[in-house]
Amino acid sequence: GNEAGRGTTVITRTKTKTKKPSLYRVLILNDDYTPMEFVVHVLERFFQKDREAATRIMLHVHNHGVGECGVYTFEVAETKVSQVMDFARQNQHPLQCVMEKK
Ligand code: TYC
Repeated sequence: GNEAGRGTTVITRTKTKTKKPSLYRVLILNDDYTPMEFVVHVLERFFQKDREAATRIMLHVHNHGVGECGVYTFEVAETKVSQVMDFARQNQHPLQCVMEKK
Protein backbone atom coordinates (compact mmCIF):
# COMPACT_ATOMS: atom_id res chain seq x y z
CA GLY A 1 0.00 0.00 0.00
CA ASN A 2 0.94 3.64 -0.24
CA GLU A 3 0.68 6.16 2.65
CA ALA A 4 0.36 9.73 1.37
CA GLY A 5 0.40 11.25 4.88
CA ARG A 6 -3.32 12.10 4.92
CA GLY A 7 -4.59 8.90 6.53
CA THR A 8 -5.35 7.09 3.31
CA THR A 9 -3.84 3.84 2.05
CA VAL A 10 -3.83 2.60 -1.50
CA ILE A 11 -3.90 -1.18 -1.82
CA THR A 12 -2.63 -2.45 -5.15
CA ARG A 13 -3.49 -5.98 -6.36
CA THR A 14 -0.41 -7.66 -7.77
CA LYS A 15 -1.72 -11.20 -8.30
CA THR A 16 -3.48 -11.95 -11.62
CA LYS A 17 -6.80 -13.79 -11.28
CA THR A 18 -6.09 -17.44 -12.18
CA LYS A 19 -9.29 -19.22 -11.06
CA LYS A 20 -10.03 -22.08 -13.44
CA PRO A 21 -13.70 -22.64 -14.31
CA SER A 22 -15.39 -25.66 -12.69
CA LEU A 23 -15.79 -28.59 -15.07
CA TYR A 24 -18.85 -30.76 -15.59
CA ARG A 25 -19.22 -34.26 -17.01
CA VAL A 26 -22.08 -34.77 -19.45
CA LEU A 27 -23.49 -38.30 -19.10
CA ILE A 28 -26.06 -40.33 -21.02
CA LEU A 29 -28.16 -42.98 -19.34
CA ASN A 30 -29.23 -46.36 -20.66
CA ASP A 31 -32.88 -47.23 -21.31
CA ASP A 32 -34.62 -50.18 -22.99
CA TYR A 33 -36.17 -48.29 -25.93
CA THR A 34 -33.81 -45.77 -27.56
CA PRO A 35 -32.28 -47.39 -30.68
CA MET A 36 -28.51 -47.93 -30.54
CA GLU A 37 -28.11 -46.13 -33.88
CA PHE A 38 -29.87 -43.03 -32.48
CA VAL A 39 -27.46 -42.87 -29.53
CA VAL A 40 -24.49 -43.19 -31.88
CA HIS A 41 -25.91 -40.36 -33.97
CA VAL A 42 -26.34 -38.16 -30.86
CA LEU A 43 -22.71 -38.74 -29.86
CA GLU A 44 -21.50 -37.84 -33.38
CA ARG A 45 -23.76 -34.80 -33.75
CA PHE A 46 -23.51 -33.13 -30.33
CA PHE A 47 -20.21 -34.45 -28.94
CA GLN A 48 -18.04 -34.54 -32.11
CA LYS A 49 -17.24 -38.25 -31.75
CA ASP A 50 -16.27 -40.31 -34.79
CA ARG A 51 -18.30 -43.45 -35.53
CA GLU A 52 -15.86 -45.72 -33.67
CA ALA A 53 -15.72 -43.62 -30.47
CA ALA A 54 -19.50 -43.07 -30.54
CA THR A 55 -20.15 -46.80 -30.87
CA ARG A 56 -17.74 -47.58 -28.01
CA ILE A 57 -19.46 -45.06 -25.68
CA MET A 58 -22.97 -46.24 -26.68
CA LEU A 59 -22.06 -49.91 -25.96
CA HIS A 60 -20.49 -48.90 -22.64
CA VAL A 61 -23.75 -47.16 -21.64
CA HIS A 62 -25.81 -50.12 -22.90
CA ASN A 63 -23.73 -52.53 -20.76
CA HIS A 64 -23.05 -50.39 -17.66
CA GLY A 65 -26.05 -48.04 -17.43
CA VAL A 66 -24.27 -44.71 -17.74
CA GLY A 67 -21.34 -43.22 -19.65
CA GLU A 68 -19.40 -40.00 -20.24
CA CYS A 69 -19.95 -37.99 -23.44
CA GLY A 70 -17.49 -35.22 -22.56
CA VAL A 71 -16.30 -32.68 -19.99
CA TYR A 72 -17.20 -28.99 -20.37
CA THR A 73 -17.59 -25.72 -18.53
CA PHE A 74 -21.02 -25.14 -16.95
CA GLU A 75 -22.69 -23.22 -19.78
CA VAL A 76 -21.43 -25.55 -22.53
CA ALA A 77 -22.48 -28.64 -20.53
CA GLU A 78 -25.96 -27.15 -19.92
CA THR A 79 -26.36 -26.43 -23.63
CA LYS A 80 -25.33 -29.99 -24.60
CA VAL A 81 -27.83 -31.50 -22.12
CA SER A 82 -30.65 -29.29 -23.49
CA GLN A 83 -29.79 -30.06 -27.11
CA VAL A 84 -29.73 -33.83 -26.49
CA MET A 85 -32.95 -33.81 -24.43
CA ASP A 86 -34.76 -31.70 -27.08
CA PHE A 87 -33.51 -33.92 -29.93
CA ALA A 88 -34.51 -37.15 -28.09
CA ARG A 89 -37.98 -35.73 -27.34
CA GLN A 90 -38.47 -34.56 -30.93
CA ASN A 91 -37.76 -38.13 -32.03
CA GLN A 92 -39.94 -39.64 -29.27
CA HIS A 93 -37.09 -41.52 -27.59
CA PRO A 94 -36.75 -41.65 -23.78
CA LEU A 95 -32.96 -41.05 -23.87
CA GLN A 96 -31.81 -39.13 -20.78
CA CYS A 97 -28.77 -36.83 -20.60
CA VAL A 98 -27.49 -35.25 -17.37
CA MET A 99 -24.49 -33.26 -16.10
CA GLU A 100 -22.51 -33.61 -12.87
CA LYS A 101 -19.74 -31.54 -11.33
CA LYS A 102 -16.33 -33.26 -11.65
N1 TYC B 1 -30.34 -50.13 -24.43
C1 TYC B 1 -30.71 -49.60 -25.72
C2 TYC B 1 -31.17 -50.75 -26.65
O1 TYC B 1 -30.94 -51.89 -26.36
C3 TYC B 1 -29.56 -48.84 -26.40
C4 TYC B 1 -29.13 -47.63 -25.64
C5 TYC B 1 -27.78 -47.37 -25.44
C6 TYC B 1 -30.06 -46.72 -25.15
C7 TYC B 1 -27.34 -46.23 -24.78
C8 TYC B 1 -29.65 -45.57 -24.45
O2 TYC B 1 -27.88 -44.21 -23.63
C9 TYC B 1 -28.31 -45.34 -24.28
N2 TYC B 1 -31.82 -50.39 -27.75
